[in-house]
Amino acid sequence: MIEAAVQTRTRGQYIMAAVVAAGVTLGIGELLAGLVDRIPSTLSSIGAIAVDNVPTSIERWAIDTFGTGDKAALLLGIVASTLLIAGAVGIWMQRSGVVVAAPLFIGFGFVGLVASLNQTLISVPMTVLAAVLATGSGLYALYFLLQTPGARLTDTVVGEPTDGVPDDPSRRQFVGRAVGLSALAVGGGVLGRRLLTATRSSDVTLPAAGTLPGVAAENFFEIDGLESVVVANDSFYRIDTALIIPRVPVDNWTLSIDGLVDNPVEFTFGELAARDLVEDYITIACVSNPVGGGLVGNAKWTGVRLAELLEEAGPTDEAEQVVGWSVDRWASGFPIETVFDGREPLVAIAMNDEPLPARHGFPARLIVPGLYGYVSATKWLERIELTTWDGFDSYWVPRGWLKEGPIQTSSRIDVPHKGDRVPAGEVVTAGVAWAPLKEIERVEVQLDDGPWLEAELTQPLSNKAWVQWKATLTVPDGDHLLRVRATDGTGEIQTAIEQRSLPSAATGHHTIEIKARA
Ligand SMILES: Nc1nc2c(c(=O)[nH]1)N[C@H]1C(S)=C(S)[C@@H](COP(=O)(O)O)O[C@H]1N2
Ligand SMILES: [Mo]
Repeated sequence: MIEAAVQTRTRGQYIMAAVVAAGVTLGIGELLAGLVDRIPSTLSSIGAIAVDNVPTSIERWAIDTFGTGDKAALLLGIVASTLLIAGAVGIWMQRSGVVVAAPLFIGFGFVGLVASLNQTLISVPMTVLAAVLATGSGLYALYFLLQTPGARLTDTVVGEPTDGVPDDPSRRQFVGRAVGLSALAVGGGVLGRRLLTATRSSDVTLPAAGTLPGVAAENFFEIDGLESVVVANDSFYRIDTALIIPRVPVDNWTLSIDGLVDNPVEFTFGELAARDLVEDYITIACVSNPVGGGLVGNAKWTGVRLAELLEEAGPTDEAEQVVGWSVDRWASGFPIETVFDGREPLVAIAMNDEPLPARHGFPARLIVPGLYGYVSATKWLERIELTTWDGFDSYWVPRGWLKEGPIQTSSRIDVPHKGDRVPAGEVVTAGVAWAPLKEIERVEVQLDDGPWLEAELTQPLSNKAWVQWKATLTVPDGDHLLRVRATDGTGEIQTAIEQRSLPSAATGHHTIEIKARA
């Protein structure tokens, strides 16, 4: 029966069957990973291996080209390649029979499994089971599709003669099943990815919020398109090397402080949460943020003063560098002076009054005001190691970035948006400006080669937080360039010299084109 069916099938159907079956395998795999904490995503696991083996130049190109979408691009690339290979398997099946599919599917499942077993914090038996289930679903989908018309061809044609081509109903059935399975694959995959990136911090209770004043009227401008002065957790930028967001089981988690200390210490989450917690509005930024880019945000962070924890451990006289290690073996490193110079770095356990979202470092992360994230803001923190300055280079330093990473004074135009068409005449422009610790003293905007006009500023939420600015310009009919620059509390004006981000953050004035029309 199946033999006969095989004869009547087109090449397109073989290709479609193989592609859909591969899609089902991927979709079910992601779904299982999303549903069960200790099963890693196969896609992300393969991506992680790709990232680990890719030269830094390509990694940097990907970040520059796709920005925060670099991971999505990589994962989509892996999906597309897999489906392409599946298409080739389809063609091969037409030539050599359906039997060739089984070993190939199992082979692929095995590759995915090996990649997954490479991840940390997983259960090996559950991961193996997931691989078997995902591969099995794919093979079953293939069988389900290729088994359709041949067996039923006679029945349908006899039972219900139509004026169409004789194999029309069977073809329709094939397409119907293919569409259904594709929906299953896409639905499972999308749901799985959503679950994978979802917060796993609901079982944590935090002490009541402290006494930090909330956002008052003088702290923000209400302007459409202007970034919020406190960025919501869901829209806060995310940058890290983790393809799989570590989901740290908080019950077994501890933070240890060791290295060049007299008294190594270790804290559970409960112990940290029970201490005196400090709240602060702190703007953090990524060194690879391009001028005008969105890899910067301001949040209310709650945590334990790092100084207090280090004092308990008692750094020795040789200790010069604080290294923050994450559960996924990523590290940042910053000078120990920054812990005791009054800026008050935090071991943060809450972001905007919620437990840290998984993507932002649950259960704990470092936040050091005034330093870029790559040298300071370790997420999924599990160990703080004290060492000498020369004794260790953290993750991005051997990759060409400067070892010290103070945040540059910067400003950005949010409104109007680049390329926007605005009515000629009075145009409201607005944006954000930041210089954590130094504070923003002045923001100025310039239309074409006109004079620099001073913008109005919001009251800063703290000396570590950004401010919003706004200005009203008279813009004549025509195309114009609008630029912004900030001056910080040291009196230094943001440089106009354009420089790309490596090795120390991009510089230059954010400049956008606008089209004013009468
Ligand atoms: N574990 C870990 N922590 C990390 C990173 C990382 O790759 N791994 N990236 C850092 C960088 S480069 C930045 S800019 C900030 C970004 O923090 P966010 O994703 O919460 O905005 O996290 C830092 N902490
Ligand atoms: Mo970063």
